[in-house]
Amino acid sequence: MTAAKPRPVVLSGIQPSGRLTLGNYLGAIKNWVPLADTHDCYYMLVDLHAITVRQDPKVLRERCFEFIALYVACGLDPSRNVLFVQSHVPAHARLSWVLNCYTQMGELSRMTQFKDKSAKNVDNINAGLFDYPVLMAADILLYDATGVPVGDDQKQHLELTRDVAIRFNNAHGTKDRPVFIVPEPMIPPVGARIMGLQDPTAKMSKSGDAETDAIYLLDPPDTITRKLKRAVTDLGNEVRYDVKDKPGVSNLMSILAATTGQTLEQIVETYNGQGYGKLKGAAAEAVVECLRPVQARYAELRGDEPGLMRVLRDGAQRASQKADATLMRVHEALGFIPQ
Ligand code: ATP
Ligand code: LTN
Repeated sequence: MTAAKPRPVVLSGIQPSGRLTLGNYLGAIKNWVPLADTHDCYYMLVDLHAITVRQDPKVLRERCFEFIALYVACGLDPSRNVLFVQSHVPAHARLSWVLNCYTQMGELSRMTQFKDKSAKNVDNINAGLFDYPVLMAADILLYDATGVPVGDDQKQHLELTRDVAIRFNNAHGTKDRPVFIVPEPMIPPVGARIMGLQDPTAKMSKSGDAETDAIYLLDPPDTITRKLKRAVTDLGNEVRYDVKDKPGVSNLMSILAATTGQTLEQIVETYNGQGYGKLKGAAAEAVVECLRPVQARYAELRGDEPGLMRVLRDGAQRASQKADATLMRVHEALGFIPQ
């Protein structure tokens, strides 16, 4: 009998740096769920990444429990997915150091997320903020991930991860035995970049300042409806997908498409000529319906902290097994004395 073929690995993570938004859901989590049928799936809560911006410790801990309950509520079954917290697996920090020595300052200074975040945090441009993408590369490479399901904004970080992996392989691997698997980004065709409701030229973000710019996964239905009804739209009344000329309307169309499965063409056919109020109403209804089961399941799960801790402990153990094996392979390739 031949052994079962190993399944490809996917890995992704979200920073507990604010409340989860509809952008995080449509760009990332929603697309993670079906992958368990075909892949070994590792999903993290990246707390080490989150502290590149100051966090209140009490709020951070509360939010981490909220996140993990939401991961499960969104459909990530812990028996089919490895769900864990980054700081519980020491290999992330250890590989990150190694990869620092294979990443150039120039490469990191070109990262747009670093430029954006350092502009927003002028009094705390710390080394971690600069080094953030190297830790992300370590996250991915530790698990031999072939695919990384993320939103469009993470494409540049993925390209850097690939470059670092290839550089390390060229230095220390052979063609037949590369040290690292070189991963590919997996970016969804719709929902990959949900924009802010008040400023549709900037992405919806969980750590943004304006409460009304984002829809949070735990917003009550009337709040969701109010936020969408007040979303900034564009001049005119034409329903047409044009991110440059009609960023507000295009964003509502993306939200409606990603939550209902309709195509952009179908949306134009149904709503063009009807005014923006109809489109906003339809988007509000679709988002409320899409989040209703998530919110109901969350309410059942969040109270059971011991249960959530069990999920995290089990996840950390399974993640460590895989990550430690990769780290040892890297140490061996570097010529470190085995432990
Ligand atoms: P922060 O505001 O703290 O930077 P964020 O909301 O941008 O956070 P991240 O933790 O950086 O979220 O991203 C988590 C995942 O969600 C990533 O895969 C990212 O691509 C995706 N994502 C974040 N915002 C959006 C968005 N507006 N549209 C689509 N996907 C998104
Ligand atoms: N940088 C990502 C979060 C992140 C991540 C990862 C995503 C950290 N490590 C590994 C995918 C794989 C972001 O969304 N800002």
